[in-house]
Amino acid sequence: YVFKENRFSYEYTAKLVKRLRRNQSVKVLVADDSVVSRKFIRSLLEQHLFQVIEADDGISALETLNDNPDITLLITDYNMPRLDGFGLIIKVRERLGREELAIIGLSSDSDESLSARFIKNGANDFLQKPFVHEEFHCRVLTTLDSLDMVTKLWEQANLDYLTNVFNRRYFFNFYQEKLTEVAQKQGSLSLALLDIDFFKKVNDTYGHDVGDEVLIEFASRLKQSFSQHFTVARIGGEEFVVGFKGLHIEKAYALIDRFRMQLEITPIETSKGALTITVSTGVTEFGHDETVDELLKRADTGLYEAKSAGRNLVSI
Ligand code: GH3
Ligand code: MG
Ligand code: MG
Ligand code: MG
Repeated sequence: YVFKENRFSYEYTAKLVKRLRRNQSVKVLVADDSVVSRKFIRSLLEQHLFQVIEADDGISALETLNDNPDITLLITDYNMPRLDGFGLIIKVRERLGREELAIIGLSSDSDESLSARFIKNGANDFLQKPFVHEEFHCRVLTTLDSLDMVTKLWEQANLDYLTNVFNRRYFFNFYQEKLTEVAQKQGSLSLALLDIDFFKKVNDTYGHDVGDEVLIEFASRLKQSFSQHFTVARIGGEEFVVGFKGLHIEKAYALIDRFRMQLEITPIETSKGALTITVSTGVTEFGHDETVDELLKRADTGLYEAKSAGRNLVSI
Protein backbone atom coordinates (compact mmCIF):
# COMPACT_ATOMS: atom_id res chain seq x y z
CA TYR A 1 0.00 0.00 0.00
CA VAL A 2 1.31 3.43 -0.92
CA PHE A 3 0.25 6.24 1.38
CA LYS A 4 -1.06 9.18 -0.54
CA GLU A 5 0.56 11.61 1.78
CA ASN A 6 4.19 10.71 1.60
CA ARG A 7 6.32 11.88 4.47
CA PHE A 8 8.71 13.53 2.11
CA SER A 9 6.15 15.00 -0.23
CA TYR A 10 5.80 18.72 -0.67
CA GLU A 11 2.24 18.61 0.70
CA TYR A 12 3.33 16.91 3.87
CA THR A 13 6.13 19.40 4.47
CA ALA A 14 3.85 22.31 3.67
CA LYS A 15 1.29 21.06 6.19
CA LEU A 16 3.97 20.64 8.82
CA VAL A 17 5.37 24.12 8.21
CA LYS A 18 1.88 25.59 8.38
CA ARG A 19 1.27 23.87 11.71
CA LEU A 20 4.56 24.98 13.17
CA ARG A 21 3.85 28.52 12.05
CA ARG A 22 0.43 28.31 13.69
CA ASN A 23 2.00 26.92 16.85
CA GLN A 24 4.37 29.88 17.14
CA SER A 25 1.39 32.13 17.73
CA VAL A 26 -0.23 29.77 20.25
CA LYS A 27 0.29 30.55 23.92
CA VAL A 28 -0.03 27.54 26.21
CA LEU A 29 -0.42 27.76 29.97
CA VAL A 30 0.91 24.75 31.88
CA ALA A 31 -0.50 24.49 35.42
CA ASP A 32 1.26 21.89 37.55
CA ASP A 33 2.69 21.98 41.07
CA SER A 34 5.58 19.72 40.12
CA VAL A 35 8.51 21.66 38.67
CA VAL A 36 9.83 18.54 36.97
CA SER A 37 6.53 17.82 35.30
CA ARG A 38 6.14 21.46 34.22
CA LYS A 39 9.63 21.61 32.71
CA PHE A 40 9.05 18.34 30.92
CA ILE A 41 5.79 19.50 29.34
CA ARG A 42 7.39 22.82 28.48
CA SER A 43 10.17 21.06 26.61
CA LEU A 44 7.69 18.92 24.67
CA LEU A 45 5.68 21.99 23.71
CA GLU A 46 8.73 24.00 22.78
CA GLN A 47 9.88 21.28 20.41
CA HIS A 48 6.78 22.20 18.45
CA LEU A 49 7.49 25.92 18.80
CA PHE A 50 4.61 26.74 21.16
CA GLN A 51 4.93 29.71 23.51
CA VAL A 52 4.76 28.37 27.06
CA ILE A 53 3.76 30.03 30.33
CA GLU A 54 3.85 28.19 33.66
CA ALA A 55 1.73 28.32 36.82
CA ASP A 56 2.38 26.30 39.96
CA ASP A 57 -1.20 25.96 41.19
CA GLY A 58 -4.81 26.67 40.27
CA ILE A 59 -4.97 30.15 41.75
CA SER A 60 -1.89 31.42 39.96
CA ALA A 61 -3.18 29.76 36.76
CA LEU A 62 -6.39 31.83 37.08
CA GLU A 63 -4.37 35.00 37.60
CA THR A 64 -2.17 34.21 34.61
CA LEU A 65 -5.25 33.59 32.42
CA ASN A 66 -6.65 36.92 33.53
CA ASP A 67 -3.46 38.75 32.61
CA ASN A 68 -3.03 36.93 29.27
CA PRO A 69 -6.31 36.86 27.36
CA ASP A 70 -4.41 35.52 24.33
CA ILE A 71 -3.72 32.11 25.90
CA THR A 72 -5.50 29.51 23.75
CA LEU A 73 -4.62 26.28 25.50
CA LEU A 74 -4.49 25.34 29.18
CA ILE A 75 -2.84 22.08 30.19
CA THR A 76 -3.61 21.39 33.81
CA ASP A 77 -2.64 18.83 36.41
CA TYR A 78 -5.28 17.46 38.80
CA ASN A 79 -3.63 17.46 42.25
CA MET A 80 -2.40 20.95 43.06
CA PRO A 81 -2.38 23.01 46.29
CA ARG A 82 -4.85 25.91 46.87
CA LEU A 83 -7.03 25.07 43.85
CA ASP A 84 -6.92 21.72 42.05
CA GLY A 85 -7.43 21.02 38.35
CA PHE A 86 -11.23 20.56 38.64
CA GLY A 87 -11.68 23.74 40.66
CA LEU A 88 -9.57 25.55 38.11
CA ILE A 89 -11.47 24.45 35.02
CA ILE A 90 -14.87 25.02 36.64
CA LYS A 91 -13.82 28.59 37.41
CA VAL A 92 -12.33 29.07 33.94
CA ARG A 93 -15.44 27.75 32.18
CA GLU A 94 -17.65 30.29 33.97
CA ARG A 95 -15.95 32.86 31.78
CA LEU A 96 -14.44 31.11 28.74
CA GLY A 97 -16.22 28.66 26.47
CA ARG A 98 -14.70 25.70 24.66
CA GLU A 99 -14.42 27.81 21.54
CA GLU A 100 -12.32 30.42 23.35
CA LEU A 101 -9.92 28.32 25.36
CA ALA A 102 -9.04 24.65 24.99
CA ILE A 103 -8.24 22.66 28.12
CA ILE A 104 -6.39 19.38 28.46
CA GLY A 105 -6.42 17.69 31.87
CA LEU A 106 -3.43 15.72 33.12
CA SER A 107 -2.93 13.39 36.04
CA SER A 108 -0.76 10.64 37.37
CA ASP A 109 -3.54 9.69 39.79
CA SER A 110 -4.69 6.11 39.21
CA ASP A 111 -8.37 7.00 39.74
CA GLU A 112 -10.05 5.76 36.56
CA SER A 113 -12.96 8.18 36.78
CA LEU A 114 -10.66 11.22 36.47
CA SER A 115 -10.73 11.38 32.71
CA ALA A 116 -14.54 11.44 32.49
CA ARG A 117 -14.79 13.95 35.33
CA PHE A 118 -12.27 16.27 33.70
CA ILE A 119 -14.22 16.24 30.47
CA LYS A 120 -17.60 16.69 32.20
CA ASN A 121 -16.23 19.71 34.03
CA GLY A 122 -15.21 21.38 30.80
CA ALA A 123 -11.90 19.93 29.60
CA ASN A 124 -11.61 19.18 25.90
CA ASP A 125 -9.38 16.19 26.49
CA PHE A 126 -7.43 14.27 29.13
CA LEU A 127 -4.03 12.59 29.34
CA GLN A 128 -2.89 10.02 31.86
CA LYS A 129 0.66 10.46 33.14
CA PRO A 130 3.08 8.99 32.21
CA PHE A 131 2.27 9.32 28.53
CA VAL A 132 4.03 8.57 25.31
CA HIS A 133 5.38 11.78 23.70
CA GLU A 134 3.62 11.02 20.48
CA GLU A 135 0.26 10.78 22.21
CA PHE A 136 0.83 14.10 23.95
CA HIS A 137 1.54 15.83 20.65
CA CYS A 138 -1.40 14.17 18.91
CA ARG A 139 -3.82 15.30 21.59
CA VAL A 140 -2.48 18.86 21.67
CA LEU A 141 -2.62 19.19 17.90
CA THR A 142 -6.08 17.64 17.58
CA THR A 143 -7.42 19.89 20.30
CA LEU A 144 -5.98 22.99 18.62
CA ASP A 145 -7.21 21.88 15.19
CA SER A 146 -10.76 21.61 16.47
CA LEU A 147 -10.43 25.02 18.13
CA ASP A 148 -9.32 26.43 14.76
CA MET A 149 -12.28 24.77 13.09
CA VAL A 150 -14.77 26.21 15.58
CA THR A 151 -13.21 29.65 15.12
CA LYS A 152 -13.51 29.34 11.34
CA LEU A 153 -17.14 28.26 11.63
CA TRP A 154 -17.87 31.13 13.96
CA GLU A 155 -16.27 33.59 11.55
CA GLN A 156 -18.17 32.20 8.60
CA ALA A 157 -21.41 32.56 10.51
CA ASN A 158 -20.79 36.03 11.89
CA LEU A 159 -18.54 37.95 9.52
CA ASP A 160 -19.59 39.47 6.23
CA TYR A 161 -18.01 37.56 3.38
CA LEU A 162 -17.29 40.61 1.21
CA THR A 163 -16.11 43.20 3.71
CA ASN A 164 -15.02 41.14 6.72
CA VAL A 165 -16.91 43.30 9.22
CA PHE A 166 -19.64 41.70 11.38
CA ASN A 167 -22.70 40.65 9.43
CA ARG A 168 -26.41 41.20 9.93
CA ARG A 169 -26.81 37.89 11.74
CA TYR A 170 -24.16 38.80 14.31
CA PHE A 171 -25.61 42.23 14.86
CA PHE A 172 -29.17 41.05 15.44
CA ASN A 173 -28.14 38.05 17.55
CA PHE A 174 -25.59 39.68 19.78
CA TYR A 175 -26.36 43.33 19.99
CA GLN A 176 -29.44 42.74 22.09
CA GLU A 177 -27.15 41.35 24.80
CA LYS A 178 -25.12 44.54 24.72
CA LEU A 179 -28.28 46.61 25.11
CA THR A 180 -29.39 44.57 28.10
CA GLU A 181 -25.96 45.01 29.67
CA VAL A 182 -26.06 48.77 29.11
CA ALA A 183 -29.58 48.98 30.55
CA GLN A 184 -28.54 47.03 33.67
CA LYS A 185 -25.52 49.23 34.26
CA GLN A 186 -27.45 52.39 33.42
CA GLY A 187 -24.83 53.15 30.80
CA SER A 188 -25.15 54.95 27.51
CA LEU A 189 -25.13 53.72 23.95
CA SER A 190 -25.68 55.32 20.58
CA LEU A 191 -26.26 53.74 17.23
CA ALA A 192 -25.43 55.03 13.75
CA LEU A 193 -27.03 53.67 10.60
CA LEU A 194 -25.00 54.57 7.49
CA ASP A 195 -26.14 54.26 3.88
CA ILE A 196 -23.86 55.08 0.94
CA ASP A 197 -25.34 57.78 -1.33
CA PHE A 198 -26.35 56.91 -4.89
CA PHE A 199 -24.58 53.61 -4.67
CA LYS A 200 -26.71 52.15 -7.44
CA LYS A 201 -25.12 54.69 -9.77
CA VAL A 202 -21.66 53.28 -9.00
CA ASN A 203 -22.84 49.83 -10.03
CA ASP A 204 -24.67 51.14 -13.09
CA THR A 205 -21.77 53.30 -14.27
CA TYR A 206 -18.72 51.19 -13.44
CA GLY A 207 -20.08 47.70 -12.90
CA HIS A 208 -20.85 45.51 -9.93
CA ASP A 209 -17.19 44.61 -9.32
CA VAL A 210 -16.26 48.25 -8.83
CA GLY A 211 -19.30 48.53 -6.53
CA ASP A 212 -17.78 45.70 -4.51
CA GLU A 213 -14.41 47.45 -4.40
CA VAL A 214 -16.11 50.54 -3.02
CA LEU A 215 -17.94 48.50 -0.37
CA ILE A 216 -14.72 46.79 0.69
CA GLU A 217 -12.84 50.08 1.04
CA PHE A 218 -15.77 51.82 2.73
CA ALA A 219 -16.03 49.01 5.30
CA SER A 220 -12.30 49.04 5.82
CA ARG A 221 -12.37 52.75 6.60
CA LEU A 222 -15.25 52.23 9.02
CA LYS A 223 -13.28 49.48 10.68
CA GLN A 224 -10.15 51.59 10.78
CA SER A 225 -12.05 54.45 12.39
CA PHE A 226 -14.26 52.61 14.85
CA SER A 227 -13.78 48.88 15.34
CA GLN A 228 -11.11 49.15 18.00
CA HIS A 229 -13.67 50.43 20.50
CA PHE A 230 -17.04 49.94 18.82
CA THR A 231 -19.06 47.42 16.83
CA VAL A 232 -19.11 47.75 13.04
CA ALA A 233 -21.52 45.60 11.03
CA ARG A 234 -22.84 45.41 7.48
CA ILE A 235 -26.57 44.89 7.78
CA GLY A 236 -27.60 45.37 4.16
CA GLY A 237 -26.17 45.87 0.66
CA GLU A 238 -24.63 49.30 1.25
CA GLU A 239 -25.95 49.80 4.77
CA PHE A 240 -23.74 49.61 7.83
CA VAL A 241 -24.19 50.20 11.54
CA VAL A 242 -21.77 51.38 14.18
CA GLY A 243 -22.77 50.63 17.75
CA PHE A 244 -21.20 53.21 20.04
CA LYS A 245 -21.45 51.50 23.39
CA GLY A 246 -20.58 53.96 26.17
CA LEU A 247 -21.29 57.09 24.12
CA HIS A 248 -24.02 59.67 24.31
CA ILE A 249 -25.46 60.89 21.04
CA GLU A 250 -23.46 64.15 20.84
CA LYS A 251 -20.17 62.29 20.89
CA ALA A 252 -21.36 59.62 18.43
CA TYR A 253 -22.65 62.35 16.15
CA ALA A 254 -19.28 64.13 16.22
CA LEU A 255 -17.37 60.92 15.40
CA ILE A 256 -19.67 59.98 12.54
CA ASP A 257 -19.68 63.49 11.12
CA ARG A 258 -15.90 63.51 11.10
CA PHE A 259 -15.97 60.18 9.26
CA ARG A 260 -18.46 61.62 6.76
CA MET A 261 -16.22 64.63 6.02
CA GLN A 262 -13.11 62.47 5.73
CA LEU A 263 -14.88 60.16 3.28
CA GLU A 264 -16.03 63.06 1.12
CA ILE A 265 -12.51 64.46 0.75
CA THR A 266 -10.69 61.14 0.34
CA PRO A 267 -11.74 59.47 -2.94
CA ILE A 268 -11.81 55.68 -3.05
CA GLU A 269 -9.28 54.13 -5.42
CA THR A 270 -10.87 51.52 -7.69
CA SER A 271 -9.80 49.65 -10.81
CA LYS A 272 -11.81 52.22 -12.80
CA GLY A 273 -10.15 55.20 -11.12
CA ALA A 274 -10.71 57.22 -7.97
CA LEU A 275 -14.37 57.74 -7.00
CA THR A 276 -15.73 60.32 -4.61
CA ILE A 277 -18.25 58.62 -2.33
CA THR A 278 -20.53 60.19 0.23
CA VAL A 279 -22.65 58.70 2.98
CA SER A 280 -25.84 59.63 4.82
CA THR A 281 -26.34 58.63 8.44
CA GLY A 282 -28.99 58.52 11.10
CA VAL A 283 -27.76 58.55 14.69
CA THR A 284 -29.85 57.77 17.72
CA GLU A 285 -29.38 57.09 21.43
CA PHE A 286 -30.52 54.03 23.34
CA GLY A 287 -33.42 54.58 25.69
CA HIS A 288 -33.78 51.88 28.34
CA ASP A 289 -35.72 48.68 27.61
CA GLU A 290 -35.54 49.16 23.87
CA THR A 291 -34.91 46.35 21.42
CA VAL A 292 -32.37 46.42 18.61
CA ASP A 293 -35.25 46.72 16.17
CA GLU A 294 -36.71 49.77 17.87
CA LEU A 295 -33.33 51.44 18.05
CA LEU A 296 -32.63 50.72 14.42
CA LYS A 297 -36.02 52.00 13.35
CA ARG A 298 -35.30 55.36 14.94
CA ALA A 299 -31.86 55.50 13.35
CA ASP A 300 -33.56 54.74 10.04
CA THR A 301 -35.87 57.73 10.48
CA GLY A 302 -32.80 59.90 10.93
CA LEU A 303 -31.23 58.35 7.86
CA TYR A 304 -34.34 59.09 5.82
CA GLU A 305 -34.18 62.73 6.92
CA ALA A 306 -30.52 62.94 5.96
CA LYS A 307 -31.35 61.58 2.51
CA SER A 308 -34.31 63.94 2.04
CA ALA A 309 -32.28 66.92 3.15
CA GLY A 310 -29.84 66.35 0.31
CA ARG A 311 -27.55 63.44 1.42
CA ASN A 312 -23.93 63.57 2.67
CA LEU A 313 -25.37 64.50 6.07
CA VAL A 314 -25.72 63.12 9.58
CA SER A 315 -29.14 63.46 11.14
CA ILE A 316 -30.19 62.94 14.75
P1 GH3 B 1 -29.56 56.36 -1.88
O1 GH3 B 1 -28.65 57.55 -1.94
O2 GH3 B 1 -30.98 56.77 -1.78
O3 GH3 B 1 -29.18 55.42 -0.79
O4 GH3 B 1 -29.41 55.61 -3.28
P2 GH3 B 1 -28.74 54.21 -3.54
O5 GH3 B 1 -28.53 54.09 -5.00
O6 GH3 B 1 -27.53 54.07 -2.71
O7 GH3 B 1 -29.80 53.21 -2.95
P3 GH3 B 1 -30.49 51.93 -3.50
O8 GH3 B 1 -31.02 51.25 -2.26
O9 GH3 B 1 -31.44 52.24 -4.59
O10 GH3 B 1 -29.32 51.06 -4.09
C1 GH3 B 1 -28.52 50.23 -3.37
C2 GH3 B 1 -27.79 49.37 -4.37
O11 GH3 B 1 -26.79 48.58 -3.74
C3 GH3 B 1 -28.68 48.41 -5.09
C4 GH3 B 1 -27.93 47.10 -5.09
O12 GH3 B 1 -27.80 46.56 -6.37
C5 GH3 B 1 -26.58 47.48 -4.58
N1 GH3 B 1 -25.93 46.41 -3.82
C6 GH3 B 1 -26.40 45.73 -2.74
N2 GH3 B 1 -25.51 44.82 -2.32
C7 GH3 B 1 -24.42 44.91 -3.14
C8 GH3 B 1 -23.18 44.23 -3.21
O13 GH3 B 1 -22.84 43.35 -2.41
N3 GH3 B 1 -22.31 44.60 -4.20
C9 GH3 B 1 -22.62 45.59 -5.10
N4 GH3 B 1 -21.74 45.90 -6.04
N5 GH3 B 1 -23.82 46.22 -5.06
C10 GH3 B 1 -24.69 45.91 -4.10
MG1 MG C 1 0.11 17.73 41.13
MG1 MG D 1 -29.82 51.46 0.98
MG1 MG E 1 -27.75 54.04 -0.61
